Amino acid sequence: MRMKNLFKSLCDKAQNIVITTHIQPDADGIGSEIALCLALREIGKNAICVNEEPLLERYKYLDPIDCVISYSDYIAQEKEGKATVDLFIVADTNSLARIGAKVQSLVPNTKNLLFIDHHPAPKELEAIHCIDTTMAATGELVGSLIEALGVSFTKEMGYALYTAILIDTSSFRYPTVTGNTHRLIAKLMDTGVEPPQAYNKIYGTKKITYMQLLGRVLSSTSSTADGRVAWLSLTEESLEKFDVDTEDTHGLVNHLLILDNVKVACMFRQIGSAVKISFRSAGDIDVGVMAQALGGGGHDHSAATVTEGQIEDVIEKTVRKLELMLDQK
Ligand SMILES: [Mn+2]
Repeated sequence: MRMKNLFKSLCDKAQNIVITTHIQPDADGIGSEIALCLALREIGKNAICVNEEPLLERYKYLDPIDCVISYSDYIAQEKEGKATVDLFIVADTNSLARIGAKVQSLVPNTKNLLFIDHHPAPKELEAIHCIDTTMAATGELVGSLIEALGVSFTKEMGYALYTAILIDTSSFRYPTVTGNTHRLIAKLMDTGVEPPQAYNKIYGTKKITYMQLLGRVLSSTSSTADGRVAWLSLTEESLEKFDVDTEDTHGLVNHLLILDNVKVACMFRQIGSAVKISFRSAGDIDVGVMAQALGGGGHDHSAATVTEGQIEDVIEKTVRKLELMLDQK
């Protein structure tokens, strides 16, 4: 209730509203900002989404009326770039550093700043923003905030929010998915959202080379003897060989979650002299805490960290630590 009131009163007072999301945005960030923008326009606000970079081609279908523009286009449009922004909304992150250096420069000309997010945040931020870590996606939170404005969902908002939630829950499989999530999904479907369409537009655009990479990566699957920890690894060389975007690799680790007995799934990727480790939980294990213990962070069910070293070494050390942590559960 507090968040709905806060959101509503900030929107009531504002006319010029800029919305953004994190850099390298995913469908949750993009879907959330677009739905918010459409809803705010419905109630007569001058709302626009300004991202650090233009939307990637593959996401453009989520933005049929071009709500999202790049920072450069925004500045060109605003001439001096000095227009006062009454309300600056950041969706799907609670860190200004994550919205990009260019977009960050808009913040000083802003009367009010509001984070709408579902990632863990410092207590002092949680108290004065719309941050709810129990939400399956920022899109779910945005759905409830749009309802608080008294705006009815349109089909465009429907696709944006449905896709946000679909992506962030890896197709409704995470423990963050609740009855409320599905009650919102039902309302979005009532606007005309068709699940096969929504699914195929976001997932069904892969190239043959993606399948070849997938084959290579999945055949690298290993696990501890008891199967509790399973992992796969990805090299820069195979990314180049199969010409696959890094973005397309984010979901690869999810394939491990269907292994029998698996508690924690990991993906290791060498990036220069460092290794990025992504963690997924198959259920009740909090991988956010584990990632934190290894210098990173994230959600209970999905988290990551980066560590210096060579991939074989990092795999060995990390798996050993994960086993220790699992033993203490
Ligand atoms: Mn998200």
